[in-house]
Amino acid sequence: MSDEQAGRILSWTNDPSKPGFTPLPGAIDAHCHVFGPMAQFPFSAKAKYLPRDAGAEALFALRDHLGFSRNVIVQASCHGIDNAATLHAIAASGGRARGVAVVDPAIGDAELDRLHAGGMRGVRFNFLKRLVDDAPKDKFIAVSQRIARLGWHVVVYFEADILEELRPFLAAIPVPVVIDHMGRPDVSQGPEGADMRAFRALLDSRDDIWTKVTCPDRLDPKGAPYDDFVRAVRPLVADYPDRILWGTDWPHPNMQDDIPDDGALVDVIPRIAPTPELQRKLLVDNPMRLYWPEEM
Ligand code: 0GY
Repeated sequence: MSDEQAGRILSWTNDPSKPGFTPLPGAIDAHCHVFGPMAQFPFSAKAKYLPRDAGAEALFALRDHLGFSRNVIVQASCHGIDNAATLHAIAASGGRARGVAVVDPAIGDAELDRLHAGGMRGVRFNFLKRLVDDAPKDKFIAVSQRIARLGWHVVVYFEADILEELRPFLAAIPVPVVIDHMGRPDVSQGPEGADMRAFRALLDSRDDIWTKVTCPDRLDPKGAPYDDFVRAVRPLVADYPDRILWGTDWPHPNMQDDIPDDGALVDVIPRIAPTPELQRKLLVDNPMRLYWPEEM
């Protein structure tokens, strides 16, 4: 570790296991991030965590190790509204990555066009108080109106305790909505628990709300092999097979105390999506529809 990296958070393992499950050809890791490298792409002055460098090269090495073909790189909060690191990684992927940006609500059409040309296909609205200072709903709605002409969607990150409060906001978004990590339900409640029931009601409120069935490492306090996560999420995958995405969440922002093994995360896939058809939808068809629609 260089001096420059000292004191910065390490939240991923450099030695992930090889998963037993082999993702099918064309599989997409549809939720991951890059951090820096800081010397080239400084972190935001408002960043709530300061991670070690986790750049494009390391992300693509993990992609190949786990058996994926493409990535969707989501702008992480530590880079604020400067999407340069994410755009750089997309450009370095040779067409094998696209992204989700975080933008200044006052963004204009020319900048949105630039982001589109750089491979962005959505914007992320983050409501986690530990990650961002504010989340102005009215301005987010205005942004979502402005991205409609590009065929983009919005990605929304929130925790289960504010789902009810967010319902009118989510209902007012005029483009498809993707919810990160199912809105962080308490999976120990089981598939019929209050959090999962509330989340299903949200999915049922619009047929263009999607979700990422991701982050057993964040959502299952019992840890690997993530049995509570599997029990709660498998029925959701079965019931909403055309509106689900999967991703590693590498480099697992902030997960410094319990760093997940990416190979073990991949081995959750066949337990929540047990048939080849579900796996094809989850890993290929659904993310292709959102991120590479021109190839469909
Ligand atoms: C995630 C989760 C987290 C962080 C970020 O943008 C971010 O910094 O998304 C988190 O700390 O829960 O899904 O990537």
